[in-house]
Amino acid sequence: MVNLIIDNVEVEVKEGTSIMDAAKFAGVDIPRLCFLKDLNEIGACRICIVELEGTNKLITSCNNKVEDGMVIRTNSPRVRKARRTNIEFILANHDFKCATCVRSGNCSLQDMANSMSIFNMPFEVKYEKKAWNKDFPLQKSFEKCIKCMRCIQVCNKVQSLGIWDVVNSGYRTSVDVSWNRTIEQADCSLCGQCITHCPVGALTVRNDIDKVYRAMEDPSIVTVVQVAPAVRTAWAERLNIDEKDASTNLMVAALKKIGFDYVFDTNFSADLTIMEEATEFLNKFTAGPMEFPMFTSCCPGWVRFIKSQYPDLVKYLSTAKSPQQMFGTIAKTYYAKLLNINPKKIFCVSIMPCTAKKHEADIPSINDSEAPKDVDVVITTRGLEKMIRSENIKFDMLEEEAFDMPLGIGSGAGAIFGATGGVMEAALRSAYYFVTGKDPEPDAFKSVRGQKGWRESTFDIEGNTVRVAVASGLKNARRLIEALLRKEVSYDFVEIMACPGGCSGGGGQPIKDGQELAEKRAKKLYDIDKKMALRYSHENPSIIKVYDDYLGVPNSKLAHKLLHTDHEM
Ligand code: HC1
Ligand code: SF4
Repeated sequence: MVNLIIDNVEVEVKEGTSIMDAAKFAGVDIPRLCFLKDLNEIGACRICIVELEGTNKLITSCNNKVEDGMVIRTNSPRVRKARRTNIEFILANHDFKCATCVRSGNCSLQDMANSMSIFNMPFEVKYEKKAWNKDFPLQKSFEKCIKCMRCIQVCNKVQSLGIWDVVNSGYRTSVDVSWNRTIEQADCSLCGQCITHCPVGALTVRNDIDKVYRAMEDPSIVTVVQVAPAVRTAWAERLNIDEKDASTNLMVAALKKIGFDYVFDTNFSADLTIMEEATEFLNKFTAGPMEFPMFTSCCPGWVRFIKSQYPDLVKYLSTAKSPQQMFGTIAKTYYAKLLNINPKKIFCVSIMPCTAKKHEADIPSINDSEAPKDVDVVITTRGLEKMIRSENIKFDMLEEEAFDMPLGIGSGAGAIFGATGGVMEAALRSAYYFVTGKDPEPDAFKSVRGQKGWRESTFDIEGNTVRVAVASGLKNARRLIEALLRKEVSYDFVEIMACPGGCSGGGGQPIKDGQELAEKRAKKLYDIDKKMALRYSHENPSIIKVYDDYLGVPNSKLAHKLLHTDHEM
């Protein structure tokens, strides 16, 4: 153990502890901008500096370890002055147009400058300007980048893609797409993890909110919105609503208030995906030993990844479209018929915890209705938060409302899609029923739950052993694929989600700087599932009806035409 004094408090901590971590034992949260636990501990921003008494030194606390007898001051006049100067230097290269910044009110730099009472800039402000494709789902503002390097680290260490790098040197140092590529040329999966780990507004997602308002203003258009499973776990995180009041039905009421004609649940189409995907899996599984596992296909970040990194393996993806896209197609075919309107008059909006869904909705081959696009616009959970804010809703006066029918019924199996392992669990619940004619215990497959990046399990379905694996985070996906290719492991069915923890930790979810919230949000989905009477996709009455009245049986000719894809562009 190591003994030291931090701000006059004696602390005893393990050898190898950083000064920043040791300070927590003295009740001090040292300010930081670039630091991310285990990911970015490089002292780049020099905001976490502390004074080491008796040495005349200011040192960074995130990457310096404690030593016996150290006397540290975390907020001495020297520290305060140097910290302030360091913030001013960062601001001198930053376009601080806070009023028009997407991260205004949720920006670590803004918070810090404000808390240090920096209201005038002593330096001339000069920032980098560089063009960026405004139509691309991932947006970068060079003029706001503070070179904290977090995006580089998360894309490298968590997603194994290395899209960002430091370019140039000295005062011209910049963070840009690596290897001199444009973002369109790079193999970005569009997972959005660099966005959720950016402390400022340098990395953002394309804003499509105005397209939604334009559709709402057109009286000839029927606006239909679907809400993804993981959105309900996080939609109110940054709104002033008590967590226990932030129910799914309150969110539905907010969407109605915003002006959507019909509010539906992606959990419905997650159930539809299960009907198609579990049937597809069983057809492959029962046809003989599987050369390679079938991969889930609902995560567009993962689909982009496999297309760019392992194109020869694309043929092992399930052909089932994602719940988002199945919903869009059903809304503009089956539901348009129910409403007796031209599908081109339906405007379909998705609220997703995801940034890659914006790209998915634009893939030409995934659109199968008679309208130009099955899903017209994708808004992230953060976008929904902005729409709610602009509506100035008084939540204490808002009554909860249920989803509309019939596309508003989803099972617990559909809900857990938003947590890593949930798609696998939901698919196995129905696959078991399809084989045996009996429902399994709803939690029979819960061994695939958890946050560990790569998990595996085997299950017995009427004497047949099904070998499954689940991975989240693209570096874990790469490890799993490499092990499959080396034949070190073999599975029948594999679920992959690009974002760590699955959609709960998605790149479109609210940002609480430095906090990873996927696990907490996933727990909410498991609670929803547990409390539901309807826990199997195949028992969803709206699903049964859509097959009876329209699609026939899972994997029918019509189901194939509307609900499956060849994964072509
Ligand atoms: Fe997801 Fe999915 S679970 S991909 O994470 O299969 O985005 O929530 O909507 O489509 O249902 C995301 C979440 C989401 C789809 C479903
Ligand atoms: Fe890397 Fe994901 Fe960001 Fe693309 S979106 S640059 S893959 S972290």
